[in-house]
This record gives sequence, structure tokens and C-alpha cells, in this order.
Amino acid sequence: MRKRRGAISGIDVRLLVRDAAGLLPDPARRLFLRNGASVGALVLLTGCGVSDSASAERVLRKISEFNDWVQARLFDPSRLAETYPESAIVRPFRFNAYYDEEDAPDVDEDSYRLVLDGLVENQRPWSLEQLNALPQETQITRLICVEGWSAIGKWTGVPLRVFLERIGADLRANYVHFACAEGYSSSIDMATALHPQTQMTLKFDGQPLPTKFGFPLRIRIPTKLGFKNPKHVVGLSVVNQYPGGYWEEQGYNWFSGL
Ligand SMILES: Nc1nc2c(c(=O)[nH]1)N[C@H]1C(S)=C(S)[C@@H](COP(=O)(O)O)O[C@H]1N2
Ligand SMILES: [Mo]
Repeated sequence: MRKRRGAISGIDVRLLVRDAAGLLPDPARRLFLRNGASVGALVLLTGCGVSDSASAERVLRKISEFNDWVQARLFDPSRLAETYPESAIVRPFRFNAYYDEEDAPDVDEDSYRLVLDGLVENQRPWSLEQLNALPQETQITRLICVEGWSAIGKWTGVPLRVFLERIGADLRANYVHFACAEGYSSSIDMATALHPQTQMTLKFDGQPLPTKFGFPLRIRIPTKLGFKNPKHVVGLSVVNQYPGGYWEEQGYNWFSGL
């Protein structure tokens, strides 16, 4: 007997199929749609049965992980994000975080240390003075927030690649994870970490980072959405195990490339 559409307890099959299609990267999405976009196809794709809302969630999570996996492999490490002239810089720049501006953490300049962990040969912590002595570059790029706004700004700092080489990081490892002073965190794939525009940012608009924009150190990645640009970074680790992140654990797509 044919199953009635939407007959699985607690879930709307059409919605599930639509959500799954939205998560699928192209050309997988086009194939999925062309082949009838059915629950059966989702079960085949993910290897998970769909019988209730918990298993439907599981299917969507699997598809989202598949999307991250595909996006990471499509990432072109030599493609540069667009850069802009000084005249395009937005002032005042926009603040965003999961807390209000006045609650941005006050990191003490003198006792600050960037702590290293994981697959790193030289794990000595770095003071701000030592970080400032490294070679620096300036970029004028666009920060794009998933909440629907973007702004062009000017950031100066050490290319993350230069720093990773300096500390003897294992550049064949899978991920670099960043921990922030107030508990925020994020992680990126190694190809993005080594991208020429991925920066350990020490200055914003020519001045040391203001508190709200991540003093004393943030990561600026113009090939990623804003939430993957952690501010107030106090820990860096190089790892092979998937390390997640603050918003990543709340369902934002881990790769979130641009
Ligand atoms: N430590 C920390 N870093 C963070 C966040 C945060 O809440 N805490 N928010 C992220 C988000 S969602 C965005 S859009 C950018 C905003 O950066 P801005 O304040 O420089 O515009 O910071 C990211 N980095
Ligand atoms: Mo954001």
C-alpha cells in the first residue's frame, strides 16, 4: 500500500524534503530534486531511516555535515576575497557579538598570553609584544554577518600562515581551533588557515583593536562569514579531531564559506 504523504508521526515530509534540499550543495541538490526529492532518496543519501522527528533531525544533521565536507573540498585556496579602496571603509564600523557592546571582555594587555595547544612544536605562549613584532599586512575587506548585514573595514595583522609556520604547527592537520576570552570559540579547516588573507589581526583601522572589536587579538577571515572571525582570541590549537565552535554547535553550518 502507498504511504500517505506526511504520514510519518510528528513530521511533515514535504518540509523535511525541502529543508534537506536547502542544505544540499549543488550539484547534489539538482540531482536530488530531479530524482523526485523523496524521503526514500534521503534515506539512501544518509543511511538513516526516517520514522519520527528525532530521526528526521538526524537526517538533516547528516546532510549538513555532507554539505560542510563538500564545501571544504570545493574551497579554492588561491581564490582571493574582494579588496576595496580606503574610500569604501565604513565608519563607524558595526559591532556584533552574542552579548551587548558594553559587555565585551576587558583583556589585560600586560598579562595577556596567546596559549598554544595541539599539534604545535613550539608551545611557548605569546605575549602581545611578541605578536606585534611579527611581520604584518593590511587588508581592506568586507565582513559579512549571517544576520544580514555587511561592512567594509581595514584590518592589520600577521598572516595566520606565517604564524603557524613560526610555531612549527603541523600544516597537514585538519583544523585550527580558536578559544576566546569570554567563552566564544570557532574553528576552521587547514586550507582556510593557510589562505593568504586569513589574518591574526592586531589593528583595526590603523589603531590597536578597540575592546569591542576584539582586543587584543582577533582572527579575520574574509572568505568566511562573520561568526567565523573570533575576537579576543586567547587560545589556538591545531587538531585532527573536529573541534566545533560556539555557533557551530547551535546549528550554523561549520564551513560557512563565501
Ligand atoms: N569572541 C567573539 N568573537 C566573535 C563574536 C562573539 O560573540 N564573540 N561574534 C561573531 C560575529 S557573529 C560577528 S558578525 C563578528 C562581528 O565582528 P565586529 O564586531 O568586528 O563587527 O564577530 C564574530 N566574532
Ligand atoms: Mo555574525
